[in-house]
Amino acid sequence: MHSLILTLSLFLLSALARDIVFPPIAAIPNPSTQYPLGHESTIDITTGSQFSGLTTFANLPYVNCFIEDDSPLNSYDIAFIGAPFDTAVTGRPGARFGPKGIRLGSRRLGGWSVYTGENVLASWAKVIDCGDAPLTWLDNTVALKQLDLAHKVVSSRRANATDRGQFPRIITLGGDHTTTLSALRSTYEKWGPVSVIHFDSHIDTWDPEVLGGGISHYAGVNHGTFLHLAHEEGLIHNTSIHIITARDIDRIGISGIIDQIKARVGESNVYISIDIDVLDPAFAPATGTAEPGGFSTRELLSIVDGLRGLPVVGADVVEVAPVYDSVGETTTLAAAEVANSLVGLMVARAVGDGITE
Ligand SMILES: [Mn+2]
Repeated sequence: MHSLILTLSLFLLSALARDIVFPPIAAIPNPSTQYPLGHESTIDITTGSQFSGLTTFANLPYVNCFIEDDSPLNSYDIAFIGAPFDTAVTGRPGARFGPKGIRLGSRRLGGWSVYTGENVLASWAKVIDCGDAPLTWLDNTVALKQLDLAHKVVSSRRANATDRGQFPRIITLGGDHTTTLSALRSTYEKWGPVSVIHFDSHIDTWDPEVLGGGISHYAGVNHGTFLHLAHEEGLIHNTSIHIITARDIDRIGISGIIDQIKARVGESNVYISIDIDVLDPAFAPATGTAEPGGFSTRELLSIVDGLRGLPVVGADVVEVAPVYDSVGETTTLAAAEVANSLVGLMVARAVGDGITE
């Protein structure tokens, strides 16, 4: 008799278990991308998740920015471009996979900042991902001309929020640091000379005659000479040149560094270039020329976020070579977070209509 009651109880329990009704999740307003499994009406395959569809930066909409299409659907205010180029490095290659790696590292980014309470991906600015520019890996001269053209086309389209500025701004995902040269040519065309705020473990101002030029004119254009070339082409202000070392952070602190950068660039338009090797290899092992003794990820993010208010006309995160990363995706997660901060700076200050205003 007892065993019959027990069997009956177990049967009833298992039958009841199938009727569990999940309570509403108060914190998540409908429609949500996360549903308890249950009735078919709650199954959704249209709004996506961090793992669905094709991988773009922070799951932003993909727009093919490189084709001729001036429809409103193809207008934007901030565009990500990948520059899969690493044939001008002096150290370890692999940054051609940087854009893909950073996008993977960004898949959980929603744009929210716990420090500002704002979502930079849901502001006045329409932010999109153009995918990677098609760059040949066989000829650096041709590849950089392709990247020049990609920047020209993407930055020449009409902005979406035209009341905030006529031209869209670009954040480039490198690629080795040579790719910044194309970006600076592009910002020069729209905004004139800029002050470059350059985060790097190397100065990248080598004379091309010294680094590569002895081999060929072609070899003189590389990731260690691009700032020298940018200066020769008149793309950057002299206020770009001032060195703050990693150990200065121990002496003057994060706010001291922010103050020095702001004092140096003054009121000029700025281009922010972040070579991920500015981070200590503990925080960013996946790069071509790692140098011990750099910033931590938190320090770099605090400094970049502290530049809020500056007129940022272009930016990049470069030298991410995912093949050297830890299994925890240490570098690509850091690079994605830094890129998200760059969006925040662009959203915080519109830059008007360039040199025509
Ligand atoms: Mn560099």
